[in-house]
Amino acid sequence: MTRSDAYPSRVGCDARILPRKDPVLHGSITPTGPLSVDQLESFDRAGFLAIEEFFDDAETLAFRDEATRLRESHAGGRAPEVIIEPGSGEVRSVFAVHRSSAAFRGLARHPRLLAAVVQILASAAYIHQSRINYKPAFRGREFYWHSDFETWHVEDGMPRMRAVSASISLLENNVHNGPLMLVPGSHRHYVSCAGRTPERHYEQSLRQQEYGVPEPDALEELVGQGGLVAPVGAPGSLVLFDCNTMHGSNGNITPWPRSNVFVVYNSVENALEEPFSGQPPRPEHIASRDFTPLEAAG
Ligand code: 6CS
Ligand code: FE
Repeated sequence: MTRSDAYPSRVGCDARILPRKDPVLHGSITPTGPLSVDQLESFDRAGFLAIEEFFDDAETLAFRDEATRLRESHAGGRAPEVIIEPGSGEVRSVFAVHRSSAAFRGLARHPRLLAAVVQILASAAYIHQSRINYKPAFRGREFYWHSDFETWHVEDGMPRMRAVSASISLLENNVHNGPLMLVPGSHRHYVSCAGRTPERHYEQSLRQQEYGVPEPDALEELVGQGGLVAPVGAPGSLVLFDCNTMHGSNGNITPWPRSNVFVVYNSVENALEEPFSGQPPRPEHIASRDFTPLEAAG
């Protein structure tokens, strides 16, 4: 008996835009945590929320120095957690930093951050994925448009849209150095992609994603409806974005690196199943299958 698939994509059909079937906020809109009612309503409407100076300077400096240490410790290395920029030997991303670094383990369990996540997911959460995207100066390549959920559903078996990403800027994100660009309102549409998922797709997609990306006409439609927003801000700023919000970022040819750390929180009620692509699950450092509910750091 074939398994039902609420969000089919890359199943050999034509690309199409389907409606979202899940709520964005999974509980009532009550200020039971750091996010106000206005902030929760803004997240519900846009599919993301930017908060300047969420972390203080001391915290942010410690995260930045730890990110530098991790990059330098992996320079030239070939650990599976390390993704190298196409065309240069620069480190593009390091995955599973909540496991390899005590500082990022603490960040992922930061009491105010976790409380905000719980307000959105309305349940306990576990870490689906963490990564640092370094977007190095001069050589940082783009992250083409995509919905994270489309990948996490097809390649990791994430059943429903009940996950949220936290992006924390470690260095200034400005209009020049490839800031995260988001399409307001796009989270309410599911861009189902054509084609089929290549085997071990992650070995390519994390360097340059070509499957599971929207066709130009779908992107034109979503951007035509919602426009584009690129939250810029000083180090320590936070962007919370829904798992299905369409986003991407341009390359960085400026002298200013744009390093952000991302922590992806999935509801414990939305634990991964078998990938809907029918392929083997992706490795643990990309898609965790440790569903232990997170507890806030002491
Ligand atoms: O495949 C993934 O899980 C990763 N790919 C992108 C482009 N964003 C989410 C995540 O880091
Ligand atoms: Fe992404």
